[in-house]
Amino acid sequence: MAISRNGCESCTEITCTSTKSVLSQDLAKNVITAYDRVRMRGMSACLFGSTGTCCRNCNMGPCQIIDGVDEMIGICGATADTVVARNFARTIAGGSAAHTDHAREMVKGFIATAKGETPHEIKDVNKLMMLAEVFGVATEGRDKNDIALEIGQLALADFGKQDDKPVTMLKRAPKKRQELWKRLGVEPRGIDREVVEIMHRTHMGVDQEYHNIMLQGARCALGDGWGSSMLSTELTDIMFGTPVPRRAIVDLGVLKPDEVNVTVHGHEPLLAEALCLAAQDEEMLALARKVGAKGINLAGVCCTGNEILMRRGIPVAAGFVQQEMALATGAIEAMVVDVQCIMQSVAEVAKSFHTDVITTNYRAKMPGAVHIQFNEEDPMGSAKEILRKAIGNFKKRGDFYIPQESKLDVVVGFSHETINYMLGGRFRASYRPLNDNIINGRIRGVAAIVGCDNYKYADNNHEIIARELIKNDVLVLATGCAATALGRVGLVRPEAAEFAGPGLREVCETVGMPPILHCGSCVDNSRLLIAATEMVREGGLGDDISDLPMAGTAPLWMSEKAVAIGQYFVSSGAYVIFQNLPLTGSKNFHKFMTGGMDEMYGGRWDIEEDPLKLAQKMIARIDLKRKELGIDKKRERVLFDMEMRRDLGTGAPLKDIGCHGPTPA
Ligand code: NFS
Ligand code: SF4
Repeated sequence: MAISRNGCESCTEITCTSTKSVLSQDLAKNVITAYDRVRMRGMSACLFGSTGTCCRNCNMGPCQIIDGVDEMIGICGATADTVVARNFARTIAGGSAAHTDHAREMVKGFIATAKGETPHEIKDVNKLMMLAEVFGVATEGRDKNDIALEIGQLALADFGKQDDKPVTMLKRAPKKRQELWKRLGVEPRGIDREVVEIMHRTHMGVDQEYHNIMLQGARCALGDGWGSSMLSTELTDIMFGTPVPRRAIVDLGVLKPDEVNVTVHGHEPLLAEALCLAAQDEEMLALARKVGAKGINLAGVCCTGNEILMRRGIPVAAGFVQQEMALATGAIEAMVVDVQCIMQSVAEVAKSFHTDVITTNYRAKMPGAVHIQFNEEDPMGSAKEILRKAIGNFKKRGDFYIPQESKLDVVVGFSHETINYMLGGRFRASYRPLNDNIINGRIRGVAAIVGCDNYKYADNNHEIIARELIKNDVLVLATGCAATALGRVGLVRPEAAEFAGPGLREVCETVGMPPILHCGSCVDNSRLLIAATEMVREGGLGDDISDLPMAGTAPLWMSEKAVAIGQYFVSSGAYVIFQNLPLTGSKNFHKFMTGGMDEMYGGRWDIEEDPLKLAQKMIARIDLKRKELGIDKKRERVLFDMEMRRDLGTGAPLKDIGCHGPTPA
């Protein structure tokens, strides 16, 4: 079916100004985006797939199951409960595998760095020492690279471990949680092993009891959250620096008319960091000037964007749903991609322009793209080769359109260490003030808004949810493409405190922080596990994560990774709500995931399509936890008296704790 775009006819669900303005240009009239494809399909998604009841795990099928209809069970006799649970577990395995393979690359890069084989270095020695303690590595009198090497090797071993002992990082969780996991038998062992075991157990004719399947689902997800994702975040921090608050900009307006625009799209910071270094290299800049460009403008797309945004203040041009729009500007010389969340359509869109899509990872190739393999042993060589290709395209740039006004300030860089500093102050970094503000009710609770964008729902759902939460004094921690989307609407900057309820607003204004804290990429959700653990450790809010007035959502989830993340939060004791989940095809499984899980883990899943109601359900959960903690009475508002102000004022204002401007690319 031939389709054409007349102005912006497919934009009914688009509220994003930059997307709309790019798509309504003449330049973009031949660009077919996912919005068009959603419209072209002209039918809703398959009901069996959407509710989790399609099984093609063996060749007697595929079988489409209808719960409660005897003749509609699988040929093998598998019921809706079994099929839905198996599919859900496989989704977790898919997501965990993605995080895990990414993390493995980071660990290998870390080891190479410790050996002095990369242009990177061991930057965050404090964090190195903290990890040395976790891994039981001796530090006295040893060189930092030596310590790093030993940690790296132990970390790498966690992936392939064959004994039945839990993965090392699990011991960072609250004691009570660790005991619970042990009792339930869900402590992850080797990180890779848990993915393999899910694939085995969900093979035809193995595990056919949904509770039991989900024990492994939980174990695998925990191996992701407390294993691979956490390793990736911590080792990346040690190599590239733990993020500190800094100002930056997001949205398509970050592209520059007079520079070579290179977008880095994907997930692995090793490539992005090398590109950052190469883009500052005099040789590369001279080449750029030679073709008439004023410089090289690096901008991020998706989570790799969040990684360099957090650590270097490099702007993020687009989140997941805007990857095609970024190309449709006609202003990008090269879109460099590695792994995960890269739509195959980008190569097609790029054909209408001078842009090269450059794949860089042997795992991820694409028809129509140019492949330049990123060589970990010579990252700078690879990065320069990529930039040369981009620079070579600059002169071929034709008409282009950059929505210059779409450029929003954000303040990013909220690692769990920063949250410590922000509220606790330089001299007594701790979570005490955060806990105190939750106990006294100025902050009602903490909510995480994480995960993807998705064409299934209107693109302002993150905003609706976030506004409702902060209006009700809920502090929001955001990661991934959700954080980018919130940045695009101006909510990730201190000025957004005006939209917060009086209590949260007071805290934000006193400290100078936004009501929505950008905590990084999707693997950085592991930071939120640590932040929650610290809140427990600080005291006054119960003795496990499940006691905290806390809730999480990945409303517009698209990737399997979001389900793995959701499950590791649920199994860690959190309430997690999505707009939809492929589990409603089995009444029993649905009931178990949204109810029975709570009895086991003190955390559970929930589903709510309406974004406003979704936010309200999160608030209701937070209130329930406040009530259980006996701190619900304290929410009658207390105005700050002098002592409270002094108390809170010891938190260093943002400007004092190193709020850096963007590092020039
Ligand atoms: Ni997370 Fe990040 Fe974005 Fe979703 Fe994809 S980029 S790793 S999976 S779409 S948030
Ligand atoms: Fe059908 Fe059972 Fe085979 Fe699945 S495993 S396709 S339900 S016969």
